[in-house]
Amino acid sequence: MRFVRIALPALALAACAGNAPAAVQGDARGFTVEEIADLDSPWAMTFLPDGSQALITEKGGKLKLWRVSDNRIIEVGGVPTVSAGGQGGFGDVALHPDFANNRLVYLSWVVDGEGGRLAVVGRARLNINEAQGVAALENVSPVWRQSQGYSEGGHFSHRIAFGPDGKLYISSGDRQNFDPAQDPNGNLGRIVRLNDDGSVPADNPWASRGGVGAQAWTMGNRNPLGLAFAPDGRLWSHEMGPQGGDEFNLIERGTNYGYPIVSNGDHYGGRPIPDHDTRPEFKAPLITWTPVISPSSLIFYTGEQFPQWRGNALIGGLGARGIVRVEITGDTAREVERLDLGARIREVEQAPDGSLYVLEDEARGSQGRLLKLVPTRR
Ligand SMILES: [Ca+2]
Ligand SMILES: [Ca+2]
Repeated sequence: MRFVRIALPALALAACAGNAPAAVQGDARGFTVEEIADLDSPWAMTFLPDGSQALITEKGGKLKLWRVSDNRIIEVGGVPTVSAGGQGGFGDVALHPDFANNRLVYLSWVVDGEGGRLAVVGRARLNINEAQGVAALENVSPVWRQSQGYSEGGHFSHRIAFGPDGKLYISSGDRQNFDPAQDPNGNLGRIVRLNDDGSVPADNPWASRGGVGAQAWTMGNRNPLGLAFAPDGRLWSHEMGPQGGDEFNLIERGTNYGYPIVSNGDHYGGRPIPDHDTRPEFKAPLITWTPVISPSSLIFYTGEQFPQWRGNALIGGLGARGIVRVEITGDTAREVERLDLGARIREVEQAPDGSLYVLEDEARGSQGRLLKLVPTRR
């Protein structure tokens, strides 16, 4: 574990990865990249409301608590056992909207279930003993699980976002099995909406289906690894396309996004999938990317440290090796900038003070790191 902070120009970081940008790029983008800590395949992070500490998941099954003031990192005890491998293990972490009073943390992880591996979401009380320098989860209880397990190791998705309506939204991928995204009786290949205890809200669009099918808020989503509410309260998601066709979608109640019937990408191996414009009954993405960016994570930036990015969607890119900045105007969205960080970015996160952090995915020769983007112009 590294406890010293080393300020690296973004240029130098990119150069280390063998992807040297033009010499002016570090300054021209208005930030440098500061290396905060080494981590083991970090997947997600979220700050506590006062910004003093952040929870960070590691895919292999550890939960870390990082203290900003002195860069201390401790391991949180009491975590559930995860099934780690492929794209799954420990996943997202989010705070209950009333965390300040109830200390409830929501986590997603993968378990070995009937038929194979599947994602679950659970909640637990976070207990931090500052005097002893220890932290633990208490009363871990699952509130949701994917309706079927598969042997495939991908497309768990399992991003968590609380809405302005206080509801729990979860992205649930198609588990690399295509048709579940259109099966009305399952809960794969969709965005689900639940009460905070996992029960189904009576006003869900398909509540009359009953069973797990009633959990759906939308259908026809492939592998949505980004799920975030914009400042105006609208929900947005991005999803990895198959071969081509990554998508940025406005998520609207009771809507079908078409996968696997339509996609602007093709199946791996080149077998075509009809494009979105052939089936207007399915909601089309507002942006598609071919070549793909492999989007991993999504926030809406609302801070003061990067005033030129306020209100923009910031998408972490694995394949894009940086941040894809998207501007939204009304019902349209467009990519306005690609910030090359020279590393696979697994997570983008904003601290309460407007600071901006990313988690670097594991890569050859490195385990993964927590990095901070530090503005050089204001
Ligand atoms: Ca996060
Ligand atoms: Ca689609």
